[in-house]
Amino acid sequence: MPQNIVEKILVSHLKEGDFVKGQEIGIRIDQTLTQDATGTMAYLQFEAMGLKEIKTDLSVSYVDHNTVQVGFENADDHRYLRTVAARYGVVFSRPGNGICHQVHLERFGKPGTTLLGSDSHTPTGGGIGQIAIGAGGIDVAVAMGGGLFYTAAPKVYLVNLTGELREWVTAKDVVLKMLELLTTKGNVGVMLEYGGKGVKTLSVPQRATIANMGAEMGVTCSVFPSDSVTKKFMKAQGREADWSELKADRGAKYDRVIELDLSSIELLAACPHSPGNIKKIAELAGGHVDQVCIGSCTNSSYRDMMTVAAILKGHKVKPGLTLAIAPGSRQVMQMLARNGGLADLLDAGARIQESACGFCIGNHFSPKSGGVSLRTSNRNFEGRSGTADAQVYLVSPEVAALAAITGEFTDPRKSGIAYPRIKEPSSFKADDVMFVKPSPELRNTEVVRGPNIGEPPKNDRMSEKLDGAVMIHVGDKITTDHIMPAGARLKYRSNVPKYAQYVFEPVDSTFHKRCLENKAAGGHNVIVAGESYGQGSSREHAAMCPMYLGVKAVVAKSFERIHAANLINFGIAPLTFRNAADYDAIKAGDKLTCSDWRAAFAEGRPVILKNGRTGASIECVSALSRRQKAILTAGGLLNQTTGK
Ligand code: MIC
Ligand code: SF4
Repeated sequence: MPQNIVEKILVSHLKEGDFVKGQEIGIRIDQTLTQDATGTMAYLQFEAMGLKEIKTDLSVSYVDHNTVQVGFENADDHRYLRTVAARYGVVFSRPGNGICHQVHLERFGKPGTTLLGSDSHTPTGGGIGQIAIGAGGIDVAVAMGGGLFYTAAPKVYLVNLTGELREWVTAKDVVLKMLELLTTKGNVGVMLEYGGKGVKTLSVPQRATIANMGAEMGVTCSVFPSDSVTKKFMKAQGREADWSELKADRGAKYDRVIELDLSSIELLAACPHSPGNIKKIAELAGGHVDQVCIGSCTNSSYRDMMTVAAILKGHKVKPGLTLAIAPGSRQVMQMLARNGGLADLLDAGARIQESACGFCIGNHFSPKSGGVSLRTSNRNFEGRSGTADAQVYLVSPEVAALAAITGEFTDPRKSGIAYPRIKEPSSFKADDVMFVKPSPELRNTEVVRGPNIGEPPKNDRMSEKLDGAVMIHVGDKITTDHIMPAGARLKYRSNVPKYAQYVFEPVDSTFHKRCLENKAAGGHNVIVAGESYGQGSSREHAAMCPMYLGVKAVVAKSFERIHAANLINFGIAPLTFRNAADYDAIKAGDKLTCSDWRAAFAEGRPVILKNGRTGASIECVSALSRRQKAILTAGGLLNQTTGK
C-alpha cells in the first residue's frame, strides 16, 4: 500500500493500537522539548512519577518564555531547570540561546522522527520533516521516561502547493491563507501534509513558519517532505549527517486535498482578535499603526531578520511608533551582528530585544491603551499582549517593517522600496556554547528548588456522583489565555495555589474565590462553554489550576485537542452536549447533578446531567478511550501513575 508521509512516520513509530482513523494509537517519541513556562511543572511531575532517567534519543529543556526576571521567581525556575536537566540527562538550553522552536529547528530537528513538546508550536519541526506535536507537560514527562504518546490516528489532508510566491508575498501569507480556508476551529484529529511542486520553492524556515501556525488551525501537526532544500539547510547547519529523504509514495491516499497555488496568494493580515480573522493588506492600507513587534517562533529566522534589516536600511522608524525586534535565536543574533544587519536595525531606531518569546507572551512590550500593534507572531487573542483593549494584527516581517517606517499599514508593492532578495546562507554560525550537554559527572547534580516552586497538586479520585454548580458560562473560542493568563502572571507557573488565583481573570476575576468557597462546602465546580473550548496553548495549568479550584467537569459544544487531553490528565471530565441547544438553557449558578457519573464514564454510557433550576435532563457524551477512562476515574494521570 502506498503511504503518505504522515503514515510513514506514524506507522514506523506505532507501538500500541491499530492504525485506524479516529482510534487511539500509542507512538514512540524520539525527541522531546520543554520550555521554562511549562517545563518546571513537567520536570516536577517527572520527578513525582519516580522516573529516573531520560529514555528518548534526545530531550532538550529550553529557557525562552520567562526571561524578564523581575523578582527571584524566574531565576529560581531557571536554576531548577538547569539542575534537574543535569541530573536526569536532558540537554539544557540556557536563557539567551533563543526560542525553543527556532533553536530546535536549527540544531536538532531530524526528518522522519517524532518530537513531542510542551508547547503548542512544537509542530514548527514539521518544516524539517518531523511529526512534531504539542502536548501538556505531563505527557512530555511520560515520553521523556520512555512512555508512549497517545493520540487519535489522524485524518490526513494534503495541501498541494503549486506555483511560486510573488515578490513580497511570504510564508506568513501562505499560512494566513490556510487559516482563512480551514479557520481556527473544527480541525481536531487532522494532520496536514504539504506536497506538490511548490514545496521546493520554499526554504526550511519558510516551511517552519507554515507548520508553526498549523497550531492556530487546531490541527495536530503539519509536515513537509524532506528534500534537497532540507539537505542544504542541514548542511549549512553542519548537520548533513542527520538528513534523510522523506516523501510520499506515488498514489498515496489522503482524506482531503487542498489545492493552493502559491502565485495566487495575496498579502494578508490576521485582524483582532483571532488568527482566523483574515483580511487583505490592500484593504487595510493607510490604517494607523502605533507599535511594530518583529520576532517570535513564527518569524524570527535569519532570512526574516535580514529582510527586515534590508527594508529598514537608510530609513528611520516613524516618530511616535515603537519598533521591537527579537531575533529568534542567538545564532541569528550573532550572524546579524557580524554582517551588519544589526547595525542597520539600530540605525533605523529599532529596540533590540533578547532572543526569547518576549512580546509574544505579553510579559513585556504591551501596547499603549487602545494601541494598534502589528506583530509577526502567531496569536492575537484579546488581551494576550498585556493590554486589554489593544488591537493586534498578525502580518509578515516585510509588512511589519514597512509599517515601522510609514506608521501605517502599507502595501509594499506601492511603497517604492525595492524588494529585498535575501538568500539563505550556505553556512550558519553554529557554536552550541549555550547548551549544557548531559554528562556522567552532571548526573550527580543536586536538584535545587526555590521557595516559589511547589509540589505538583494532587487530586481526589473521581467521585461516584456529580454535585455540580455552574461557576461560569462562557461563549465560543475560549482560549487558554482566557482561562489561565500568561503575561505578568507567568512567574507563578511553579506555584499552583498562587497561579490558581488568576483562573479566568480576564473574564471574571471572582471565579477562583467562588470556586474555592463551593469546594470548601463540598460542592463540585462546573464550567459551561461553547465551541472550540481551550484553543491556543498547550499550558496544562489551564487544567491543573481549575483542578486545584475543585472544577470537576467542563461541559462544552466542542473542545480543542491539547486542552481536552490536559483536562483528562488532571481528572476533569470534558463533556460535550449531545444537543448544542442545551447550552443556551443553562445559566451561571445552575446546579448540575448526576447520580452515577463515574459508572457512566467507566461503562462508556452518555452522562445525563440534571439541571436543578429547570428540571431538564441534559445528555452529554465523552468519547474516551479505555486508557483515558482509567486516567479520569483515577483523578488524573499523576494519581494513576503514583497509585494515589
Ligand atoms: C503560547 O504561545 O501561548 C505559549 C506561551 O508558548 C504556550 C505555552 C505556555 O503557556 O507556556 C503554548 O503555545 O503552548
Ligand atoms: Fe514563545 Fe510566542 Fe512562540 Fe509561544 S507563540 S513559543 S510565546 S514565541
